[in-house]
Amino acid sequence: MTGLVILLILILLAVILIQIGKVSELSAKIRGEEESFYQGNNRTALWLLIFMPVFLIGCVVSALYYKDSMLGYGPLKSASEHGGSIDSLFNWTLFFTGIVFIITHVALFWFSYKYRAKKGNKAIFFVHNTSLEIVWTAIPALVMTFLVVKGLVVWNDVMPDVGPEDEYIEIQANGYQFAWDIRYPGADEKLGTTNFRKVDLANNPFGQDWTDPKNIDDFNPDKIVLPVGQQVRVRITARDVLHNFYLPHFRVKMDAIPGLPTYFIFTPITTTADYRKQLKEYPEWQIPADESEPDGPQRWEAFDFELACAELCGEGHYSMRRVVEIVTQEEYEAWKSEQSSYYMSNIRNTDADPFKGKLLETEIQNRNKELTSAFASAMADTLGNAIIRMKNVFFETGSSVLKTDSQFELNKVAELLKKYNSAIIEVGGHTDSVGDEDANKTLSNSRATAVRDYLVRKGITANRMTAVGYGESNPQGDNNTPEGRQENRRTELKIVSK
Ligand SMILES: [Cu+2]
Repeated sequence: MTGLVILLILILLAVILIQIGKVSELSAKIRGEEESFYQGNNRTALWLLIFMPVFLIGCVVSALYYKDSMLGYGPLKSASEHGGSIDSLFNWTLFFTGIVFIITHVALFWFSYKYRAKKGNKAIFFVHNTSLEIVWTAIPALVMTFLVVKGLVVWNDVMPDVGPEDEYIEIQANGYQFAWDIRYPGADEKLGTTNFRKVDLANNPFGQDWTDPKNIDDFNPDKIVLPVGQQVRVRITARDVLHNFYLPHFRVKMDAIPGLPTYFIFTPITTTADYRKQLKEYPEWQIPADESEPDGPQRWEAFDFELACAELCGEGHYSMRRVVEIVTQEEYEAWKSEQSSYYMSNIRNTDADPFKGKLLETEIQNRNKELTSAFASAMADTLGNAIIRMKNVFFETGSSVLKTDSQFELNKVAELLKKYNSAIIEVGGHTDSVGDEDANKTLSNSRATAVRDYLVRKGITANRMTAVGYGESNPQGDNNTPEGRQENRRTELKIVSK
């Protein structure tokens, strides 16, 4: 309805203007052409003079009206350490260009009024004016020098790479049509090496080199989480076309170029929670985030920092959004400990795994911890007869020859048996039900004996250990399935007496 009324008003205004035009045309004919030319000129000059303040005031008022929606103003203060200096650079540029903007527009409209065509007036003609040349060359040169020097100072302050002594978290953002892959270093705090030749869109989006141990704990989360107050180096890469890594709230922006890694270093200074509190102070943030859900969260509550692509990289460009969360150091540690490594969940023991069938250093260490606590609780167990199942004791197929990888687990067992030096144990061998029962019993017995002999060689007194072959008599899993049979082929330690 309002739209219709406005449309009608506009049509009526147009009709009125056309009519005024017709009237002045007719009156011009009556008064003669020349006089009407000067009269028309006067009118236009006057309108230009009136337009000037309306236009300039309009510019200032709209800038003030939208101020709080602009980065650097109102609640949208920079959330990074360096952001303030970039904002200040923008403000200085705005200050000078603002002065020039006002002066040129006042001059433009005032001059077109003052020097409008008048009867008998003639333009002055001069060839050259040195003072004028100096003024309009020197002033812009000075201002430009100031802005460029200030810009360079800020650039040199923001852009240097980290030094060898610096403490920082390095993450990688890899842009592609149309999303970002994010990679974090694991507990080693180091990103593993990559090679574009190894990129496999489904199984290795970063082209990580799995022979590099630094890659083993790297993880690829679906959002960026960072601790407040910690320096972050983002390694920025692209897989297909040009993208741009843009974190508007942190004043971070850098091209992501295929084949040419770039970086940006910044330190977040405000947590997401604190930034939301900042926004909450402003009425335009106190409305429901979703209009159709008036009781739902308000805009400030639903706010998240975000990563966008600031390069028009294709038709799905708009969808390259990732949430960025700034949290406290403790929250960050907690989040990080919940993430699982890409290698462990997607590559480990597949054909792509160069360590397939071999134990990794981290696995050995984790297993050592497990064994330590299993022994501790077995020794504290008042019921006795606690059973500890050997996880990493392997034999050659159909034989009782220990595979070399078994040494890690057995060495740890030897160490623990020396610690609990009164414990008497039974080494039990078990098989699945495939093959002859007697043969299985013999095999399990010789395997248990092989384990006992190994431990004796490691310095455990032989009379603290008995070796028993149970064959297939004590299954734990279903012998009809491969997983069940796998579970049944095992070596166990039983603490017979403490
Ligand atoms: Cu993009």
